[in-house]
Amino acid sequence: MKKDTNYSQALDLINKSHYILIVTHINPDADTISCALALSNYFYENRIKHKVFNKMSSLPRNLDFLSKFDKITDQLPKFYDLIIYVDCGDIDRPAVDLAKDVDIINIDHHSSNDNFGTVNIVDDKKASAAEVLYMFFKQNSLKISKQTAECLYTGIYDDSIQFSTPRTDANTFKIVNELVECGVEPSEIANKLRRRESLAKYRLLPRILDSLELHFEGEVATIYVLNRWLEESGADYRECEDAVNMILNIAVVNIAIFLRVSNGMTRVSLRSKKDDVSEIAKAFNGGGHTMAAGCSCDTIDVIEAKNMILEYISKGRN
Ligand SMILES: [Mn+2]
Repeated sequence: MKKDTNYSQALDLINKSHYILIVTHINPDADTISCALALSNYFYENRIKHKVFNKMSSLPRNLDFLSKFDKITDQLPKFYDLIIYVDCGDIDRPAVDLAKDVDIINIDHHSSNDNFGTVNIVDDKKASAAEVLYMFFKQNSLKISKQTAECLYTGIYDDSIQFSTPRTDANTFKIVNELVECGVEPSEIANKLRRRESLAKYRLLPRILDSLELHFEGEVATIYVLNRWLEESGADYRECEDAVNMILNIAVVNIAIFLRVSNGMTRVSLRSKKDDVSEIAKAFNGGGHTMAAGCSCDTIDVIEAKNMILEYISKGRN
């Protein structure tokens, strides 16, 4: 556990800064964006100059209801004297060159995080970075507005996969309870986050699920999406990301793998019910959490990439 002084040290850095750059990770998820916007809303309310940066990367459209979402930029400001990293397992996750001689606040929950900040608020027992960030607000007795609370709630709700990951605990629900008391309406967030899907997604899903294969007596399931299918359906990859969670729901499956070609590589998403998939991701220069990780294979052939990953898993089983 981090000493409480980290929270006050982080606040000191914020208070003495002139312009803060909040950075999110590449291929952003709800956790990184929600944390950045929770801080952004607090900073707006308190007239603290700042920018939220994401290297575009298409932003998840279903987060557009969060206050200040439209202010996220892919342009670095000319001057900043403090950087706040949110939900970044390592210093390179934002995938951008940043000023070297600037103080860093590092807010995260990845076990791979090596405390790269000047001040580190890192707790890998938390189900989301949003929970870690909540502690920063709480420990410093900062006022959490409805807007900020909605951001924090969204990060927690999504990163805990609707309160289903093993790190979801009593403290998660204590935090969620307090956020609801700040004005969050859980059903409204759930509807906005999960019930605004496109028809295109449902035209694409059958093709993705048709690629399903089971390996190692069904313990490992693979699916993939071809860019041609994306073009033909008009769907965005992000819209069908949750297909990997769908196939993990199959009773016998323990590890679910989803492959797609992007930027001259095959991106691999790994999900697990019990085994540590971050170990597999690390073998392919990726990373992540025990139950959710990702990496890339140096090929634009998804079948070849699939075989590379399966071969690696096969070695570990012998
Ligand atoms: Mn996270």
